[in-house]
Amino acid sequence: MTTPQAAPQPAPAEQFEATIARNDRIEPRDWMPEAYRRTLVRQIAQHAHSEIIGMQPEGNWITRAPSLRRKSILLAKVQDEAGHGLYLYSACETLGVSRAELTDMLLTGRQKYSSIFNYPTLSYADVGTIGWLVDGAAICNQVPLCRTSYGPYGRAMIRICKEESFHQRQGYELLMTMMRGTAEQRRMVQESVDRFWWPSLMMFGPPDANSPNSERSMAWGIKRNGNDELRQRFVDMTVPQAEALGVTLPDPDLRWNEERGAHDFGEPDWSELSAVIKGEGPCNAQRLAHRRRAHEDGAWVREAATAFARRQAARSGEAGRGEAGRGEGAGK
Ligand code: FAQ
Repeated sequence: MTTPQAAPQPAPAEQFEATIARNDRIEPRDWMPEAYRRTLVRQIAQHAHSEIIGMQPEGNWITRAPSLRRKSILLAKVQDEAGHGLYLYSACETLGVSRAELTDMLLTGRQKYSSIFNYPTLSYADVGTIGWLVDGAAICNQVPLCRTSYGPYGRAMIRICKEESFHQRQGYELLMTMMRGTAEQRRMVQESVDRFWWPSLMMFGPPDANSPNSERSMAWGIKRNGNDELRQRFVDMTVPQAEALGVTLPDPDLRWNEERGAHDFGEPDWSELSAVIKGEGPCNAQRLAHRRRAHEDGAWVREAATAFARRQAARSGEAGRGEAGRGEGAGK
């Protein structure tokens, strides 16, 4: 009689490549190339930091919201962004990096956050514009990330995208209300859209030709689309919405191209994007200083939570020993 032989297991690297080729998920327990892990940590951390730093521009208006209704909507939205940051930090921690290390890398400038949050919010219309354009761009970029190859990141994105699309609608609703208001309110909306249009296009990153990470990230299924494709998708989605709102997008080259079945549009100022990424945007220093202050102010909460967790662990250890002791005694 022959004993059944177990099928030979493929080597971990082959298994990894096969999972990627099947468009399946890589999970934290799976073997992965170190460069894949590092790319994920970079992108997910940058994304998490963006959600947390992204609370500041809109948070700036919570105390000055024009009504109780607008204040509660804005509070809930900013709180949602904190939640997104937490899901993403948790996803990142599954890659073997701690929350404390990630925060340290943000505060010491070793990790980035999205360029868009380095622009100021100068009027209440900016709250609507951020919802409409910034959350709108975030959705275009993030819906494909629900199918990213790393399981914990993709699952976090599914939940985040549902909330971001709600945010986009609330921003649009706010702007629509203002557009139906006074001439001064309409002027505020147009002025806000003029400031946020180009920075929103820059959120998708540099053009593919100057994007050092895209090719590798797409081969690994971390990114599912190139930066330019998603930027185009955003423009095509936004133009009819702008028309319905009655605002003009500040780009003289923006027009429908029948042949391509898409809009042609002007070139964003890429030197501005690289300056903002380098830390030279209008609010970079302010945003990081605020985040640093909030981190320092929260030190006592972290200390108290750590002390509480230590005491709970010690208590359950004592209880465990007690039970074990009783068990031994009972046996005698
Ligand atoms: N800002 O080679 P690529 C939100 C960096 S949504 C800053 O093309 P990659 C929701 C890039 O990191 C915003 N840096 O890079 C919200 C790379 O740096 P490195 C967050 C940028 O990664 C709404 C270098 O330039 N969303 O927060 C930017 O393949 C309202 C070369 O670029 C995400 O993070 C930029 N705009 O593609 C919250 C989405 N663009 O480290 C509150 C996930 C590029 O190599 C209120 N991330 N860089 O020196 C992604 O999809 C990608 O990381 C891209 C960049 C598309 C952003």
